[in-house]
Amino acid sequence: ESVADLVRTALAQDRVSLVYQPILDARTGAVVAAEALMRLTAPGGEPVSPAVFIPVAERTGAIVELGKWAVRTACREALIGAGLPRVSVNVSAAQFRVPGFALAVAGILAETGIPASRLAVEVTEGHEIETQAAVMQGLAEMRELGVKLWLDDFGTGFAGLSCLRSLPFDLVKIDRSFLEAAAAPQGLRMLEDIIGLVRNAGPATLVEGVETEEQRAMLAARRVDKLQGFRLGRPMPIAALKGFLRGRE
Ligand code: G
Ligand code: G
Ligand code: MN
Ligand code: NA
Repeated sequence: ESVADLVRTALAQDRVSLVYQPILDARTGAVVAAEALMRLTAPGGEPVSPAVFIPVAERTGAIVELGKWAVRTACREALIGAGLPRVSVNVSAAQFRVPGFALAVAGILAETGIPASRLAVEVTEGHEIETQAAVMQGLAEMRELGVKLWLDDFGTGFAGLSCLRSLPFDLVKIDRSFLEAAAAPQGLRMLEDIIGLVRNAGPATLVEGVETEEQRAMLAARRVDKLQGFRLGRPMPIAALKGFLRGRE
């Protein structure tokens, strides 16, 4: 069976799920949000990596239905079910190519009674954000609803700086490769510069990929707003997230 077939039948066959990775306030350590990450299993139970199935879903258009499912599921299980303050969902440019995503999100918010500000969409920086009118329009519609706009993987693409200028992001996730490189003095200076650049542009700052206590302390000392990484919490199924939240009360 091809990956395209797996993706096409995934929702109907209940083989898609979300895992959630905690996002912490860097100063207080409170869990302020979680990022929803999609997981898919083959009929035999083997996991299929998002790096494999997301590009296929984008190509076949299946990402449109999967994307709406992800927003609805994250709202229901993480916001209502687990009482998480906020949840972020990854959204690719392909989801805006067909009009109607923002309308679907508005419907989900209305049916669940959730304030739009408790939902964030993460878009990866890239050319598409700015050059495709449908993507710009879709993001503007999300903003109009009151959904938070987060810029993901900042620093990895070619269009990061101009994305920062052309769209009013609420938060920027600085790619974990910059934190890795900060182990060396030159890399640390660069990370500091990026944090300052984002802060001066306006959005809140989040650094991804926190794997050690030293990194956490270093970032807190530099007044980064939010942190995410294996040291602070791995992506976990909803039941584990509930336990994680209870354990920190
Ligand atoms: O969880 P993992 O590191 O395997 O995720 C790999 C990539 O897949 C990440 O870059 C993430 O942004 C993307 N991804 C995960 N879940 C979703 C989703 O629900 N929608 C989209 N569009 N991308 C996702
Ligand atoms: O591209 P995006 O930021 O959406 O990808 C999120 C993915 O990054 C998650 O699926 C997760 O597996 C991975 N990730 C999260 N925290 C860490 C970390 O501390 N170290 C590494 N190596 N990967 C991480
Ligand atoms: Mn992301
Ligand atoms: Na990222």
